[in-house]
Amino acid sequence: MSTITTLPQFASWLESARRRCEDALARHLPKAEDVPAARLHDAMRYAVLGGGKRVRAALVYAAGAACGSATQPVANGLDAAAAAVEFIHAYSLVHDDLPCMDDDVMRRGRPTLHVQFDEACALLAGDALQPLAFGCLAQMPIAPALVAQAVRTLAEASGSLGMVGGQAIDLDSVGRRLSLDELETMHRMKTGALLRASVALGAVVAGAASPMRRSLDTYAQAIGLAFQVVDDVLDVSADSAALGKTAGKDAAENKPTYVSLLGLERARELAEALRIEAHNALRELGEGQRIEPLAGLADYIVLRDR
Ligand code: GRG
Repeated sequence: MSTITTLPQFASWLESARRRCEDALARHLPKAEDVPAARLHDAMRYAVLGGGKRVRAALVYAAGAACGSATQPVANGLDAAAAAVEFIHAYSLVHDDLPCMDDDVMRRGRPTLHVQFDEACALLAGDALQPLAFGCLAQMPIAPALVAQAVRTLAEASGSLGMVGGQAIDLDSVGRRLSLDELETMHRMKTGALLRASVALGAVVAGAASPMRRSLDTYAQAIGLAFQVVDDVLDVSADSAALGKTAGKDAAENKPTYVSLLGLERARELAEALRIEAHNALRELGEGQRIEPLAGLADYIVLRDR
């Protein structure tokens, strides 16, 4: 494994980014008792609060920090964008857990939303989180052209050419052999697109110029793919530790994974190569940019154990 550049301060930076995100989420969500749809609001809060690593929100804040602007409107905009990506992410997990998709009963250490409430309520809570996300972006106190760009960025990343499209390809791939290229396309859409959009949103809100956005996008694409490669590796490791088996949940369900296509060792090497690619992209940002949080997140995504 090559050098890890994470600074000791990264852990405390991540902790404060998470706290800031939790505050923003709680502020932007409807209150649990808000009538006339109190049960729906309760379900939305259950879906979003009380767990989650908040990687996507942290990427928004880290990209914003790397782009340098620290005014109050930018800080408020970053909070809104961080909440927006976490709302989209939470909705995707709620829908992914439904019986018609992955049919999972546990998420973030608790019963999934459809188990805790009911299936129709989970479907509607996921539905309601999507407009809530775009409403957050629309309220950002920054230049209207940047708001429009942010809305477009999140819409593209979460739609049929991004996350939802990736999910559709994933569902179609069960029991089929995918090539490595097909697997990569699916994951760049399903998981990578929202992680990539998180970085782009931080840059848009902070008003970054095009060359900086391009380097950040190279970084974001590398960590977006690395996230899924590592997820596949962790899936196998978790299952082997718990059950003494070598196949993870996806493999057991006959879904193609990086581990099933490449083997564990080559999947780990791929994740490491992507981590280095992400660090190299950050070097292109030049002197004087605050890149440590983004560098730390690249390390965190690849070296995490959950
Ligand atoms: C149902 C429209 C729709 C989309 C679902 C992203 C996705 C698309 C489904 C998630 C399925 C899944 C568990 C994929 C593995 C990678 C992944 C996105 C894991 C969950 O993200 P984390 O680890 O979750 O960031 P936390 O709980 O930390 O927020």
